[in-house]
Amino acid sequence: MKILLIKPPLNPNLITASLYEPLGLEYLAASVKGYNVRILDMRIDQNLNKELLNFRPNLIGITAYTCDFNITKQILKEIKQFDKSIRTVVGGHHATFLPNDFVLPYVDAIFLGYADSTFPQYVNALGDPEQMRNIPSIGIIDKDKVFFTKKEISKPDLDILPLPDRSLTLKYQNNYHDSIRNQLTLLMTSRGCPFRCNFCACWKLMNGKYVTRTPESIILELKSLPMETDVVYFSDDNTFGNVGRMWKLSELIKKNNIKKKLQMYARADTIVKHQDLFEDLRSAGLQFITIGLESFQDKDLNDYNKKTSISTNNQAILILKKLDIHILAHFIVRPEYTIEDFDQLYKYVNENNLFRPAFPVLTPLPGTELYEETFNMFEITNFDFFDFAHSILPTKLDPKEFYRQLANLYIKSYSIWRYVKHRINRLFSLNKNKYFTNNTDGITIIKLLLVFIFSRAKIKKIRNSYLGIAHFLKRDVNYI
Ligand code: B12
Ligand code: SF4
Repeated sequence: MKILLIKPPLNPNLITASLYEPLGLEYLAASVKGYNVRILDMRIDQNLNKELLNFRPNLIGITAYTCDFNITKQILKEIKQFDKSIRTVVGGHHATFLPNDFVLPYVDAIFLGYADSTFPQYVNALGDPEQMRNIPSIGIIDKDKVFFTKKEISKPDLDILPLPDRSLTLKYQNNYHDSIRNQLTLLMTSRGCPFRCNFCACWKLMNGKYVTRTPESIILELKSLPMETDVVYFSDDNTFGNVGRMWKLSELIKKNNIKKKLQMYARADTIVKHQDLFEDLRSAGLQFITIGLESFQDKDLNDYNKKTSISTNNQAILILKKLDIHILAHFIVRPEYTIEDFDQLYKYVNENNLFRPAFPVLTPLPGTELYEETFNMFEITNFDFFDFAHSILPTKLDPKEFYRQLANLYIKSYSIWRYVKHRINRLFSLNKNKYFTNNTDGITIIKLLLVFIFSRAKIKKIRNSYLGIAHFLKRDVNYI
């Protein structure tokens, strides 16, 4: 049996300068180890036909985020046109939350949720329809009908999962990097989140449960990574849901002399409550924290059920800056933002010396409470635009102005002049409290120059595409 696992091409609308390994597929590959498995990362190699001709797979599995839905459908169709005997299956976030979207004549099965145990069961059950119907959390398609099996509700034991098979993506390794071109590896240490933010589907994917790996098992994986891996990105929803575990992990990393730069997600309240843990992790290699600050005003945080406050966010920023940890700050841009709101958001970013902010537009992703609440208001229903760069919900500002403001947020935040001004202020200001730190989140003048040289065309394209959509919306609000 030959199995091909596919990561679809990158949606060109995405504002992203990074490219990370397809960890979910590496996990799936490890779960069917005895078979002949390949991974095709179409973000790098789009020659599907060549792969089909050379490899002649019997089963193809594709992973899809919501913004990949259309291209994934097209790929599935092409596969069946190439050879209708190839069995096609699909999984990932979109398939989990809107499985009926994949009930198509060219799809054989849909996987809901994490599939480390269901995928190998499916592969082993091929040819035995009775056995297949006993596999939990899948949809079996027969022509235009689907049979959903019972939902899996057990908690997975992450320590006994086989480690992801990274040998299958080795050929792409040089292409995987973060937004400032560090080569890195993803590492999953937990699943789910104890919190309940209304714009987030991560906790729903785990049916509200939160499970973690033991520090010992994480150390084993860290030790297995190649020497060249410089940065390790903790690819969790919430790495710090169990603080005791992270103290132990920090201790073991140091004890085992593991020298990697670590990048993790953390909530602001965790940082404030456990400042000493972050200090300890700093000495174990923690260098980057991705943090969902989400807003400059409490009203928005309450609206998202984020359970933090601006004052907590401010304290967390100060702590990280003092520890010299680089902050990758995420802010949600709301469709109802006015010009004043955009100004206030930029002011917040600037005053807090945040040099690597991201500004995703509030997106009602399938599976979220926000999706349920706002579904009837969607102005865009084409999933290509669920890319965090377009507003699915109607904007208060004229769309053209909204996207101009959004583009300007990026341009101003990443301007060379802003950086130089910070440096000058740092040198000459007497108000050392305000310009207390040299920590510019890993951004240097050279990196900004590179961004300026290489991103000009992209920014222009993004701006034009915004305007294109904005004009389109004006003509026809039922954009499909
Ligand atoms: C780390 C991470 C990233 C990293 C790297 C992602 C990567 N590997 O390419 C970065 C920061 C680059 C990133 C980028 C983006 N991300 Co992201 N990311 C995550 C995060 C936190 C973890 C992903 C992960 O590695 N999980 C661990 C692996 C083991 O799980 P998995 O991939 O889901 O796979 C399992 C199952 O889903 C299932 N499965 C998946 N595919 C398939 C296929 C088959 C055939 C089968 C049988 C089963 C199956 O089985 C797998 C093994 O159990 C998730 C949150 C989450 N809970 O998933 C968000 C998440 C997946 N990201 C999300 C989004 C939207 C994005 C971006 C589009 C954001 C943007 N605007 O740029 C981009 C897309 C980039 C791209 N197309 O490559 C959303 C997706 C929601 C959706 N409905 O589409 C999530 C859920 C976060 C959220 N906002 O709610 N992301
Ligand atoms: S946004 Fe973060 S804190 Fe909130 S539920 Fe999702 S993973 Fe948890």
